[in-house]
Amino acid sequence: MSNEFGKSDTNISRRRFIQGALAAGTLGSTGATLLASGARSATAGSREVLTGSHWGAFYMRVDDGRVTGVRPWEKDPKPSHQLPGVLDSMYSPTRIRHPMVRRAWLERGPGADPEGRGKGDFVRVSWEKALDLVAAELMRVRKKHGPTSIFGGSYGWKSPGKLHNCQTLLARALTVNGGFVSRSGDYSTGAAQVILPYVVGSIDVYEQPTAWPVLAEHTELMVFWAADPMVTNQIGWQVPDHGAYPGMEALKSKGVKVICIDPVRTDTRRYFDAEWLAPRPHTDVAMMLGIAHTLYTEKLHDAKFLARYTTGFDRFVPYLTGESDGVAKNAEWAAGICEIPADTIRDLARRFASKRTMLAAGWSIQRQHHGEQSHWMLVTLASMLGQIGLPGGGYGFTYHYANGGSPTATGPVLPGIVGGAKPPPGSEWLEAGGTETIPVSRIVEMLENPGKPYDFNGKRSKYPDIRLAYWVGGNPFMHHQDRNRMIKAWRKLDTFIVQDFQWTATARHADIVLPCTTTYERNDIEGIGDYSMSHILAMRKVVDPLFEARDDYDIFAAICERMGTGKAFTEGRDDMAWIRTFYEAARVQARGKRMEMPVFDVFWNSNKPLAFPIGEEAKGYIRHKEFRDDPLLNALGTPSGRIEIYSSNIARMKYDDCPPHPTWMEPLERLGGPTTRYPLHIDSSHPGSRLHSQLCGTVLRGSYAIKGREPCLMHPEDAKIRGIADGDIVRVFNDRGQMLVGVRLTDDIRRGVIRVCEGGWYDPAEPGKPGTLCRYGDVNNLTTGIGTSKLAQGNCGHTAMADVEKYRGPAPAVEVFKAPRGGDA
Ligand code: PGD
Ligand code: PGD
Repeated sequence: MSNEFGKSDTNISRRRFIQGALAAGTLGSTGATLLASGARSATAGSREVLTGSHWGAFYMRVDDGRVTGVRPWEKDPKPSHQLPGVLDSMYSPTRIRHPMVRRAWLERGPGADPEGRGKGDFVRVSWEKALDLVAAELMRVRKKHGPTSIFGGSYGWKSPGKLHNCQTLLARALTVNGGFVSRSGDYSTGAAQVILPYVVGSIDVYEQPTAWPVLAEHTELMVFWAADPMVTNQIGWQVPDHGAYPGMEALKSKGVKVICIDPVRTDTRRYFDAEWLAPRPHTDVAMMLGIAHTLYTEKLHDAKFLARYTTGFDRFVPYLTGESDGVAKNAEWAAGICEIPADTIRDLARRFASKRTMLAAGWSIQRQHHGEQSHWMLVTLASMLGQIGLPGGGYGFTYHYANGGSPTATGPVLPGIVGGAKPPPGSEWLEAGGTETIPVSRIVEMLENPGKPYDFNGKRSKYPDIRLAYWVGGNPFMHHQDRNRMIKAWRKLDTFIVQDFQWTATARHADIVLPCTTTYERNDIEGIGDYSMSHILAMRKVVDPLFEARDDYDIFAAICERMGTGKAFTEGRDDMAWIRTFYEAARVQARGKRMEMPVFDVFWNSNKPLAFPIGEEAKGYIRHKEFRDDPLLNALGTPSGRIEIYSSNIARMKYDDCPPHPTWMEPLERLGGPTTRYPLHIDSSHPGSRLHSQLCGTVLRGSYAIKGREPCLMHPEDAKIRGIADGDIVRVFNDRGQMLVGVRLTDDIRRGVIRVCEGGWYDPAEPGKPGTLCRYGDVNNLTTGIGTSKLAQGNCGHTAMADVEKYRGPAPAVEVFKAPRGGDA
């Protein structure tokens, strides 16, 4: 970790930061605290600034105006090993330095040479020119085609920060200028977040599960079902506290039995020395049904719980037993699909029922065709076990995400900038343009089919006719599936505007590219701990903006200024005025909770996060306890107020691909499936040493790339029959696309499955040409772009079958980690 400076760095004085009354301690017995312990200062001539981002809170050391080191915040129990990449991302050769315009667009105007997108022929322009072009184009498109021709539903993992929340800023800028087409949902939990409100009355996938300390005390059997919390808890949507790691440590030291159900022997499996069950991917619903069938036929299910807290079990049973369709979903039936032996399935049922069992599911299994069924079936299974609402039992959907289960502090909720700024008086009509919304992952279908009707969650709508798309804080040329279909669909746009700080594939496919600052080049404020909400962090600017980068806020303010809506956008505030406003609003809330927060300047200048106390009650939190205690008084938000194993609302929609109770349905393709044409399933898990595509362009790549390509895990037996050796460059291909990757042979993956993580940068050998070879290994060249079902229309990133062959002949060089032509001018 060459960029880290810590214990080995003798230049760093270990004296504490000055501890005045401001810095020291508690500001009242229940008050907020500015933590001081253990903080170190940098040597003379250099500074250390505490900041943070998706990887945690950390100090950046600055020498002569340049960040030279990064070390974790001393209160971080498990700092991410990705921090050196965070630093490197600021100075990497893939940094966008100046505003750029694609030559054809600049010379011939909107819509020119759409096939030329991605070829990298950019011309450097001044900021004035770039902003004029963007403002004029937004006005042209709005005037000619109306607000529903502008797509501003830009999705992605933009950086944390309550002010430079670039997607909200984009929404705000487009709202004050007359509306736009937005999106609903996300790529993480597209299917689960739509089905679960029908089942448990709330979105559930982002809610606090039973707290880790309760698990350590009461859970006897912890089942990580398609979840790898050791890897994925590195990351938070805000600034992570990494509180799940001490939680897992407590479970481990207690000796709690852990089972991992995953086609890959994960880091979590290794950490807990857990039992490993590796079903065929995409068959978990069948496996759960096999367990449920055993519970039912052996009378191990909790009939009392089902009667009191659920509805529809009676309508599910005929399906389970086969009375309704002639197929008993017994362990043998399930074994034939998932390839876990029937005896093991039966044994699981008995063990789940005899122990206090927590079913902790990840999200990959709902990022699959018919992905709605997996989480519905898991809740059904947990209902049959009857432990929902008991300490340490039931189900949890966030033990792997952003440190869900870390006890929540008693503190204020920090507000942030909002998207729907009021239009200036007299121009309320601007909002009458109406904002439409599409399910987020239907973007390519939308571009392909303007005016075509589509189903979504009980409604029928028509796709708008989009002419301009504006993307900030996301990388659709990584995150969206079926890249080649997408390349063609994108040609429909007159104009594609992208704001980012690195030359992602998305930026390379843009017509206008605006360089923004990284988090470390601007001021902001954020909470630490998505679930614990344990601190408020001042994210003070660490260094001045690099090259010509500008803050997202300033870019949108300047565009709005040109469109005559500058005041509506800024409300007369600059960055510090907004940050102060957010802090003061939190302070008022805190007072309501009888807590005193320091005045803003004290907080801002302290270089320390403001801590909030975590009470015993929070440590003892049990999800659904109130519901269990009194299901009438604390009814769930479903029509019946109970857990719905059969949903009349879904039945009324009459969708052929989403029946009214959990059901096994053959997906488009799967390992061992009846209509599947390719032999290997691609598991596109989230990467251990990146956040999606973020940091792929940094030094971290050296730690995992194989012959400069994205790694592909493969079982030695699958490799042997194809004549492939460890370290070979191979071509992975199917009807949708092809890519080169480097092979790592391992028996940490089951046969018939390969793993290429999502987030590898798309590097087309012939840019702009659908079907071309990706030279680095963007797995979404191979995945399907269909929706999970008419209900949720979620993405199916984990649905892909392919084959692999050794790549013979000289492999083309990877080009994507250099700036495009003209891009480094
Ligand atoms: P990131 O690489 O995080 O991927 O897709 P997402 O688009 O979120 O891209 C974020 C981009 O925002 C980066 O280019 C970064 O530089 C930019 N950015 C960061 N901060 C700022 C900022 O302050 N301002 C601006 N303007 N830009 C900024 C992730 C998506 O991929 C997700 S969430 C999931 S869950 C899906 N997972 C899978 C999967 O499991 N399997 C497959 N096959 N595909 C997936 N795609 C999805
Ligand atoms: P995945 O890695 O896609 O993560 O959380 P999510 O749980 O969706 O899948 C988790 C596990 O499921 C993997 O070990 C995979 O092998 C397994 N799996 C895949 N298919 C199947 C299957 O069919 N059956 C079974 N039983 N197992 C299967 C992702 C979450 O992580 C999200 S959504 C985001 S946005 C964040 N992204 C990152 C990230 O990019 N990088 C890191 N380090 N951490 C993250 N945290 C978050």
